[in-house]
Amino acid sequence: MKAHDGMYIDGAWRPAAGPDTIEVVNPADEEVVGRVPAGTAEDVDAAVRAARAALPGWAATPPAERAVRLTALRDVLVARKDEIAEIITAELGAPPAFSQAVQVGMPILVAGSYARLAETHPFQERVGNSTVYQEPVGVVGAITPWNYPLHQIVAKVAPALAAGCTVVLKPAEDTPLTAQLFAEAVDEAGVPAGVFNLVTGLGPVAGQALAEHHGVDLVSFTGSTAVGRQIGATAGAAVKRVALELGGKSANVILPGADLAEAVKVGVANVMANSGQTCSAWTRMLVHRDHYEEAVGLAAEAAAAYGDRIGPLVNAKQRTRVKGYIDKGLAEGARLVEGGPEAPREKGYFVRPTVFAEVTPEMTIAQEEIFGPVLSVLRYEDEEDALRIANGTVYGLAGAVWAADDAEAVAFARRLDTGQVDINGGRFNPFAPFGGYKQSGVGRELGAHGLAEYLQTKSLQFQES
Ligand code: TXE
Repeated sequence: MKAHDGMYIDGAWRPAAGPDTIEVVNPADEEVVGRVPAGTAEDVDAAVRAARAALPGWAATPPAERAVRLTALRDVLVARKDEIAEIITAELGAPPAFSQAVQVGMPILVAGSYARLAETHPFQERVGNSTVYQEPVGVVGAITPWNYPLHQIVAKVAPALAAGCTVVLKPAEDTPLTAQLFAEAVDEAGVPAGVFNLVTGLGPVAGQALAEHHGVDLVSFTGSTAVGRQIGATAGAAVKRVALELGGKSANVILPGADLAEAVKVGVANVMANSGQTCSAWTRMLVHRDHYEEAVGLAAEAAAAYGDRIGPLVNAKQRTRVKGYIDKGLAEGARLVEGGPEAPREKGYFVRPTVFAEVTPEMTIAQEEIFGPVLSVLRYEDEEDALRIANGTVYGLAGAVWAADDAEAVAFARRLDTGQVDINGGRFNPFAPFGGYKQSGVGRELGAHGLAEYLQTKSLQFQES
């Protein structure tokens, strides 16, 4: 696969400061598909300097002009859709249809939404005798994971650019080819030099250097809770803005009056999508005791139907981690009704779609983020019990409620400690805020709330109202 051997800094591909490289591996067959430079603190520093130099010009660019660039960026992503989907399939292992429809389709919607918001957002308003301005926070350090390689980038870069911020991106080391193509798209869209910069590299080296750089005003991070905690502490010590999108352990709550077959079918599909590598995945299915056995049977059947259609996990480390959780589920007494720890193929980092029944709320597989195609089905006695179980983890990212009607589901959803809830099969909305309660994170992505993360306010007072 085509790969650049430099960093995209100040509008051009420039040689990396050091000689080290990172191999990009296709997780479906373990073949090397590319090689990119492993950035150092020196590369990060050059990129931050370029972003700082470009900041005054981009911040002063009228929002309508920033919108023109974002529309152009969206158009390039649309024009190069097939190429991007192929890269995501090669470096993440996502099945081609999923790469096309979700991995590329979703960020195109998000980029379009920020082109519109740049034009329509009230960056200036009158409040009594004051004019309040919403101004860009400054230079953004964006650190993204590999699970939705393009979406995670667009969900940070598009609102940052719409707000008038400049950006240095450090993408995940597993999926840097998508990031390089995104840099090409930014370039083709005519975004001025230095407004967007890319440094590929390892998390503890390039990522940490970016998070700690004094020239960065806001760190926006998506990834593990452990690294997020560290980045939050560093940002706190420097009194720097921070946005964190971390893990999840979302509940799919099926209330007694719901359409059980539909709720289980959609619930299983939600967990298996992207091989379970989705922070918002509904990994805990909560079913009333009267419908429990029926739901377990339907879930096992739905998971079994996946067969070979499920993609691999991103790398060997993640496969080992997920297998460890399946082993732990067995050791702690959960009943395996589908899948299991054995690798289904010799090559590639595949895990069988797995369903556990008789999972109790305190089990490890009901508390910790697994990040693989593993569903836990839990039994509840009544609504209060369901609520206690659903809210009984350190996370609070997403979830679903199914009931006889929307009003009943909404009443339950309002009591969930979580940032996003799908009501009776509600669908993804690129304008709706996404982000966590509790240890799932700080801040929101998407829509106007996502834009607000990249803005700070200034008010000017006048004698007259
Ligand atoms: O994450 P890391 P990993 C969760 C999921 C998964 C686990 C581990 O549970 O099993 O995290 O995945 C960069 N300073 N999520 O190891 O290490 C790294 O280079 C600065 C949930 O892949 O957090 C990459 O760009 N940056 C999640 C990014 O952080 C550092 C998506 C994420 O990698 C760094 C992915 C450091 N010290 C994993 N160390 C979600 N919320 O969607 C690493 N990085």
